[in-house]
Amino acid sequence: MRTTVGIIGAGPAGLLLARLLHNAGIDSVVLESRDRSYVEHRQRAGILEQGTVDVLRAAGAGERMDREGLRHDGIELRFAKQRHRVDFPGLTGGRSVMVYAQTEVCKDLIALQLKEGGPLLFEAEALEVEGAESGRPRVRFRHEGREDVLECEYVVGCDGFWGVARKAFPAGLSRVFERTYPYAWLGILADVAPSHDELVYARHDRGFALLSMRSPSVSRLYLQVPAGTDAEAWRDEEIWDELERRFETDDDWRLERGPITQKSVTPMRSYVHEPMRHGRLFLAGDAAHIVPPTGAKGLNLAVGDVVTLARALAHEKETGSPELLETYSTTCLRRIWQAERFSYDMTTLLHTSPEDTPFDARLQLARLGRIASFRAAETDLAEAYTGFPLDV
Ligand code: RFL
Ligand code: PHB
Repeated sequence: MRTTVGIIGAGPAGLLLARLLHNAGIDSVVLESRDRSYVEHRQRAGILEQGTVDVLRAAGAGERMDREGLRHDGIELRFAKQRHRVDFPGLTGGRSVMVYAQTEVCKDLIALQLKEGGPLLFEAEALEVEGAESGRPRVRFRHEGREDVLECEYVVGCDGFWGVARKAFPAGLSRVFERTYPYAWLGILADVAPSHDELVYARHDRGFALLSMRSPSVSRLYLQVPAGTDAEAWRDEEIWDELERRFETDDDWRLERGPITQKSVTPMRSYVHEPMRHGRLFLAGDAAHIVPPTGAKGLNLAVGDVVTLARALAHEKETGSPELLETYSTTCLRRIWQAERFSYDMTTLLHTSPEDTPFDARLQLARLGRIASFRAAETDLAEAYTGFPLDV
């Protein structure tokens, strides 16, 4: 098998890259180790930045998103029983975000790819990337019980944090910057209308809580729990009781309960692998970097990477110049480090840590008070949350 761009992974990064390349007249093959249903139902991100929404529309993948997605013009910060709304368009000159789940983005991109794009093979596991430094990189993979080879001009690892592409970087080239946190998120999906029309990020002495949503009738909620917690250790009523405590206000706001249909625990990690290019092998999305989910940046960063890469590949095709491919890593890393910084700030602003002292708790409240009282601080948050420009 032979193609111009071999893409490993059919998450949002791999699927969108295939679509952008198709639109630029560049052929590709996508290899995905899991089956279609798994990829379409894996519960993850919920928030699309303005720039991500614009990219999906321009790629011809925005039709259902525009019909079913929920435009959000702000978030609520909740602390010390107080509620503070951050008004995005008012602070950023008109920007907002969209609530449209990653599962739905993937369904839309898969349908487009199967209808109009190049081959997308499910249950095709990449085993190894070979010859990244040669002119002809190859991906060895297993599909339908047989081993095969995909010969490419370029290989892109969009295979997430646990993928194989990163392993093809020589040890002497790779630099890893990493931080783990002593807490995790217990996430639930519940068949109940969201108790607020915007997301609520709550700081409480008992820990962080987040109210989000998937639709007008489905809520998505998260609770900070100790790292290593087993989701099944929490009974449904215990989860609702704890959410209720952490979202407490001094007005008459109430948390509505409903049947919980899914429960899972997500560890929290910050991680960056530098560089993101080795010869003709490129990394994009979670394969190269992870942010804790508090800033809602992971999926949006993946989109930024593949837009940058698709532009660079199209530029090379049109002009013969590899210039943009050579600067791909440094271009992406500037934006990635801004998102790492913001995700870290949001995480440490809102979570309690086992080693925290009462002094740390007071500092968090002072930081939150500053955002609630000083327009410059609030604008800083609103600009980062709604998204950094793609070329920064
Ligand atoms: P993915 O989605 O992990 O996809 C990688 C794909 O590669 C496949 N794969 C392989 N295929 C072939 N051969 C191999 N050897 C392979 N190894 C792996 C995998 O099966 C998979 O299909 O990475 P991608 O495309 O880079 O996308 C990144 C996003 O998924 C991730 O950053 C976000 O979900 C992070 N995230 C959020 N991001 C946001 O922008 N906004 C949010 O609100 C948000 N909330 C979240 C999140 C992530 C969460 N979890 C569960 C980590 C909330 C949570 C709880
Ligand atoms: C989600 O809806 O899953 C979600 C929203 C905002 C975040 C993280 C996750 O910061």
